[in-house]
Amino acid sequence: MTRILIATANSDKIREIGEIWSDFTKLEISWLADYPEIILPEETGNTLKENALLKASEVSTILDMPVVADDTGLFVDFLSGRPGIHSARYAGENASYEDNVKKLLSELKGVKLKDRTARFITVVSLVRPGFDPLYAEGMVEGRILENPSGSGGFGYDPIFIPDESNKSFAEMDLNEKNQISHRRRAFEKMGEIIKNQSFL
Ligand code: ITT
Repeated sequence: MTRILIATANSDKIREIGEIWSDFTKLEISWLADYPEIILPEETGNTLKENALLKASEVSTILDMPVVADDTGLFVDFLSGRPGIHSARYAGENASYEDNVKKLLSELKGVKLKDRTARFITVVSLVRPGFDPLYAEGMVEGRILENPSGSGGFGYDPIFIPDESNKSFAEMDLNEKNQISHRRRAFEKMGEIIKNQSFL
């Protein structure tokens, strides 16, 4: 068994990742919550990859152990890719999920469904002391609804409907979202990379 820490402070992500990697018996997973003294760095990078690396490398340096971090954004075509890497604070520094959803919907007011195409992208970075970082990306294509629908999931889930479904992510239960989500795709790929490595 290999110890690995997943560096996210977002409890909604913890729920999803915990489930996605629940069968991953090679890993002994610990979470940032086990180290309350550690605060994640500011996401000052220009890309999801840079921000995922910032989070994983900071924590890996402090704890001297392998660390994984995920950075995720919602990229809306009509808005030239916004909110993108700014998805967490789209409506301002202390914006709630609801504030961000409202801002996005107001920017898309009057835009037809066919022009509301968007994608969630997750980049996962794995940093191990003494090795180059590894990355995996997962993406799901879909559209932004005109009104929020559903109470599951988190973040922008009530307004995102993936192409392969007729339900928003928030109308799905955890398992349904986890079958097809950007996060699932990214963590599954990272899981394959880890399984093929003997150096962890
Ligand atoms: P950590 O940095 O602690 O992991 P965070 O919430 O800051 O948590 P991100 O920067 O990766 O994480 O995510 C940015 C925002 O994107 C997040 O706050 C949500 O509003 C949204 N988001 C991320 N994943 C999502 C998902 O699966 N469904 C809906 N919205 C999501």
